Order: sequence, then structure tokens, then C-alpha cells
Amino acid sequence: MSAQDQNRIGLTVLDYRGGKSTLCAGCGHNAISERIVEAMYELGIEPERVAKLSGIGCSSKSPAYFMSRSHAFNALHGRMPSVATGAVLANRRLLALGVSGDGDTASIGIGQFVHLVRRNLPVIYVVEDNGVYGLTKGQFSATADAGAKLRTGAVNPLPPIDLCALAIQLGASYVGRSFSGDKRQLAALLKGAVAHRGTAVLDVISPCVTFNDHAGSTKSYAWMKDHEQPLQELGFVPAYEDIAVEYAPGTALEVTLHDGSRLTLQKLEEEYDPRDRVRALARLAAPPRAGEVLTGLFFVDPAAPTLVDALELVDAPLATLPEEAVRPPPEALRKIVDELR
Ligand SMILES: Cc1ncc(C[n+]2csc(CCOP(=O)(O)OP(=O)(O)O)c2C)c(N)n1
Ligand code: SF4
Repeated sequence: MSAQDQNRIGLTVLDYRGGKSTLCAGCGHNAISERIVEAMYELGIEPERVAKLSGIGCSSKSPAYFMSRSHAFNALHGRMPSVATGAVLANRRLLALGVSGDGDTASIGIGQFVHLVRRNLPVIYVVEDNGVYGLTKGQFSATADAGAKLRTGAVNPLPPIDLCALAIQLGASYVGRSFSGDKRQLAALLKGAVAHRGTAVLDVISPCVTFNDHAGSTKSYAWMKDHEQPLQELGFVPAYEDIAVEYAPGTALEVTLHDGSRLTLQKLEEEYDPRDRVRALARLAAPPRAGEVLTGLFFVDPAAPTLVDALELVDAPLATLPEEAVRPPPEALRKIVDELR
């Protein structure tokens, strides 16, 4: 792809870029921004349709570094889900993209995260997971592995929260894990998330090169290169392109997403089926070998009802509705008051 190539809506990749990153050179978060730019460009998503939402942290700063033409809101620490809920309910036409950190999500924002996934709010929720609070200089977060070491030698005594297992258990309908350095897998997972219509949680291991990329860290580049264990070979087939599946018959599983596009999954394990919630949880509870990081698409349910379905909202953005549609007429109010007398 050259910078001049146009996508199906006539935009170039430059139209999807953002401001110059102020994050540390080599930070995994920058690589994730790159993949988001590519995915949105390749899928031909209108930048103006996207609402980028985040909390506080290095990760939460990263929406400033992609898709400048989109809407954006940088919320309080851990409070992005509330803002995302308001934005999605007010305007169902928006494509909501939340970007958060492991501290933002699994520590201070855990209550908000839990309710977002429980409601299956239509939002892509990317956790840029480095196991530490990068912005405040590297304290352990709640996703740090037990026994992981800080540069100072401090050892984490506590077990980690597995955000993927939590998200599946609570109702998220598209859940996967990837590594910021795994371009192909992350791109496929992101494109699948864009095509999905419920909560898509992507826990992306994203090394903090400044505070958590040393021997003893279990979220460093070196550790992830040695310990990543992909669950399947992922490819994404957009609905507007001809099918070009290269997998041998009998080895691939095709999942049709709500917008009609499909995810093709080449199973490493004969019977792994990402549509089975119980099996997904069992698989996450028993990683391949001690210390290995399982990546891939763990669970997808394209038909799961979302909060928007439950509320039976109109399709039109609420802000565009005329006053007579949102304000009950005086007779209706009088009737309610009479009933309460
Ligand atoms: C209420 C509140 N408490 C604490 C802070 C300080 N603070 C800012 S960012 C941050 C941690 C961010 O860590 P994480 O979400 O893992 O993102 P990273 O910087 O690692 O990408 C903390 C504790 C704050 N801004 N607000
Ligand atoms: S401190 Fe860590 S998380 Fe923050 S920008 Fe630097 S490398 Fe990235």
C-alpha cells in the first residue's frame, strides 16, 4: 500500500493518520495505533463516523495519534465506558472505538468495564496491556502476572485478572487477545471487531519499553516472542470482496459476523469452536503450557442482543430528532399525572 493508494471510499492512508506520537519510541501502543490506521483504511471506514474514546494513561493518549478526522473524547481515569455508553446511545450510527490501559480498565475502571461488557454495548474496546501503569512510571497493574518483576527488582505477589475470561463470562460477544508485535493476527482481530456489532474486547499485550521490557517481565517483547501461543491462524474476509479462502477443506471454521463479513479460522485444535462460551472459558483457564500466553479469537456470538436492542431505540441519532418526537405532548403528561393521583 502506498500513501497515494485510495480505498473503496476514495481516501488515502494519510486520511487515517493522527498527530505525531509523543509516546516513547518502541512503545507497543504505537504499533497498535498503526494497525488501527491500516484496518480502518483497508475497510474503508469513514473517519467521521468513528468516535474514539479513552480514559487516562499512555494508552489512553494514543487515540490522538490516529484518525484525526474522527470524533474523540478523553474521559477521566477508568471512566471511558460511561462516556462510550452515552455516545453510543445518543447516536447509533457512530462506530465507537474505546482505547484503554490495563490500569485504566482492570484497576481503577474495573467496575465500569464490567457493566459495559455485561450490557454488550456496541463498542470496540482495545486494552493496551503492558502489566504496568506506564504514565505514572511503572507500578504493577491488576493484569501483571504473579512473580513478574519490575526493573527495581520488586516482585508482584498477586495473581492477574484475565480480562478476556472476565469479558466472556460477563457477556462480551467478541473476545480476543493479541500482541502488539503480531501484525497479521492483530489486524485480523481488529477488522473482525469493526464488523462486529456487540462489545468487542481485544486485550493486546503491548510492552512498555521504558518500565516493563526487561528480563523478569512477562509482558516484554522478548517474553512475548518466546511465549506467544496462537490459538488459530486468523484471516478476515470483508463482505464486499470475493471470498478468497485458501484453507484446506475441513480445517477451517467460518464465522459470519453481523454485517455479513466472515472470519475464517484455521483451527490448531481439532475441536476448538469460538462460538462456545463454556469451552472458551475452559480454554482460558488452562493455557497451553505454564507461562505461555494464549492469543487469538476466543469467543464470538454475532447474534447476541446488545444494550441498544434491549432499549429499542430509534435508528436516528437522538440529537437529530425534532422536539415533538422527544417531548411528550401536554395530554400525555396530564394522563400520567392523573394516573398517579
Ligand atoms: C483518579 C485518578 N487516579 C490516579 C491517576 C493517576 N494516573 C494517571 S495514568 C495512571 C495509570 C495508567 O496506567 P494504564 O492504564 O495501565 O496505562 P499505560 O500508561 O500503562 O498505558 C494513573 C494511576 C489519575 N489520573 N486519576
Ligand atoms: S512509559 Fe511505557 S507505556 Fe508509556 S509511552 Fe513509554 S513505553 Fe509506552
